[in-house]
Amino acid sequence: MNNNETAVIIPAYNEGKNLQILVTKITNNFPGIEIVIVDDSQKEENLLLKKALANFKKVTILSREKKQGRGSAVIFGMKEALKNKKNKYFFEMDADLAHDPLEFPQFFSASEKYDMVVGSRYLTKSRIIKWPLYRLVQSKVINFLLKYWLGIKLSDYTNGFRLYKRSAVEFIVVQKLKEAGYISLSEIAFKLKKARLPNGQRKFKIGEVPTSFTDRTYGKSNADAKELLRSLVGAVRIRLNG
Ligand SMILES: Nc1nc2c(ncn2[C@@H]2O[C@H](COP(=O)(O)OP(=O)(O)OP(=O)(O)O)[C@@H](O)[C@H]2O)c(=O)[nH]1
Ligand SMILES: [Mg+2]
Repeated sequence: MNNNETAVIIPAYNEGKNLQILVTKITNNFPGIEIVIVDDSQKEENLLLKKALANFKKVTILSREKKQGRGSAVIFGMKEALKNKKNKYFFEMDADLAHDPLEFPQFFSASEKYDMVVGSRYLTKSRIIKWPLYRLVQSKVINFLLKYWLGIKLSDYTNGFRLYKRSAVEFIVVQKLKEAGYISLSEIAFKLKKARLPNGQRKFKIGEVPTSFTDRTYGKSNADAKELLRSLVGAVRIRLNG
């Protein structure tokens, strides 16, 4: 395992209860992994979070104190995690227990071949647990549109469970990314796909592994109609600007 060379970046907005469970699970199973939480909760909630996680030595909590979007939070966390030169692997995952850290090993295995490994809910061995039908249909329609529009060979553009190698993260953080919300996952994939070496070959290899995805039990969803609209407009922009 690559625990001492790995950072996990977790964007969070009012996820105190979930984060205590998630951080405990990561730390118990993968001691040595660095955890960077980018928390956009308001000051009070953020202070409570810092108190609750004070005993976890490998956890850094960055507070922005204002909701600024999942995507921009991940970029912010990547910049922090890059400061540790030992880090070669960078996960991003949701705070709400949708993603299971026990699946990290399969991402590591795939990273022998790929620079970005996407956890997909839509491969044969993937599992979706407890999701209402309308969410599944919505997600499938969005993924269908994104595949048509952006043309990347991905079965799941919108699942925020990924592993990046250091070279990919170094590339991402210097891009002028336009999106700040959920759609930033697609913008990152698009930029990595388009990047070329001087000889014209692709700079980064993108692959997928099957993952499980569990609907949240605690806390409130951030996926509202406004975010959906922002994502659709963002998707149009990504290709037109690319
Ligand atoms: N820092 C930060 N994190 C965010 C923001 N918006 C969402 N998140 C986090 O991004 C992750 C995904 O958001 P969710 O609310 O779970 O969105 P979802 O998975 O589409 O919706 P549900 O799981 O159904 O609630 C969670 O960890 C959120 O706390 C934001 O503006 N800033
Ligand atoms: Mg969620």
